[in-house]
Amino acid sequence: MFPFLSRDNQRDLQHVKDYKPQTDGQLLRILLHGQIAAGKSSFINSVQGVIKGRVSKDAGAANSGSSHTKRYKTYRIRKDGQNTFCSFGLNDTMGLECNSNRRRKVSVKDIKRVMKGRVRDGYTFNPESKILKEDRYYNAAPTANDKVHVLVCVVDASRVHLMSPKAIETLQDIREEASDLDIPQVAIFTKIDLICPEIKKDLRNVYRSKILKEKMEEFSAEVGIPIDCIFAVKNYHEENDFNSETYTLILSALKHIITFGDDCINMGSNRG
Ligand SMILES: Nc1nc2c(ncn2[C@@H]2O[C@H](COP(=O)(O)OP(=O)(O)O)[C@@H](O)[C@H]2O)c(=O)[nH]1
Ligand SMILES: [Mg+2]
Repeated sequence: MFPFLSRDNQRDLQHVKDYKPQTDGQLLRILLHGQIAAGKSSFINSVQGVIKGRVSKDAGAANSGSSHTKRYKTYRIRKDGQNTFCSFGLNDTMGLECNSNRRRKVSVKDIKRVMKGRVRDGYTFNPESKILKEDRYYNAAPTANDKVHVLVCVVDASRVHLMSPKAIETLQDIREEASDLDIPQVAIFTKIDLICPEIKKDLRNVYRSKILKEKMEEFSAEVGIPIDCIFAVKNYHEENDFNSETYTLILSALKHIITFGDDCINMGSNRG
C-alpha cells in the first residue's frame, strides 16, 4: 500500500475493493471510449495502480508508443494477496477516428454492439467494417455480464478545444446510443497537469482552476454530459507520479463510476 494514503483514501479503497453487485457473480462492466491518445489505457493503468497499491506499467494496459487498442479486452483487477478479482471490469475501445464519415459511423455502430454485449473478448476492431454476425467473436445471446453498465468518455483536457465538429457529433451520437440503452454516461478529463500551471504545481488546485472549469462547461454543453458527471484526473504517467493528490482524484472518479454502473445493474434487474 502507498504510504501516503489518508484515512478517507483507505476507506474509499476498501469500498471499491469490496464492492459487489446485488446479483451473485455479476460483473460491473465499465466501457472507456474517446479519441486516440486521450488517456484511456493510462486510466486503466492508473486504476490498477490505485487498487494494487503499486505501480508497474507492464502490468497494465498502456504501452508507451502504442495508442491504438484494436483488440477488445476486459481488464480485471486481482485483489492483492487473494485469488479473487474486483467485481468490476474495464474495457477499452479502439480510439475514435473522426476524420471521415464512413469511419465515424462504423465506430459508433461497433460501440453500440459493445454496449449491448455483442462483442466478445478477443475481437479485433476493424475501422473499415463493423463486427459481422458471422464473426466468431459476435455474441448472439449476451447475458447481463456481457453488457456495459457505465460508459466513460475519456477526454484529453489539453486538446479538448481542438475537437472538430465531427468529433463532437460522434460523441453526441455515442451518448445518445447509450441513453437509448439506459446506460449512464460520465466523462473523465485527463492530462489536467498540462493545461494549467496552478494544477501542475499543486493538484489540489483542480477545484479552483478557472481554465479547467471553463473547459468542462464547454464540453458539457457541447456533448451533453452534465457537469457533475465529469471528473478530472491526472493519470499515472511517469515514475513517481502517484502521490496523495493523483491517487485521490483517480479513486474518487472510480468510486463515482462504480456508483453509476451499480445503478444501471439494479435498474436492469428491477426491469427483469
Ligand atoms: N501528462 C499527462 N500525460 C498523460 C496523462 N494520461 C495519459 N498521458 C499520456 O498520453 C499518451 C496517450 O495515452 P494512452 O493512455 O496511450 O491513450 P489512449 O490512446 O487513449 O489509450 C501517453 O503518452 C500517456 O503517457 C495525464 O493525465 N497526464
Ligand atoms: Mg490505448
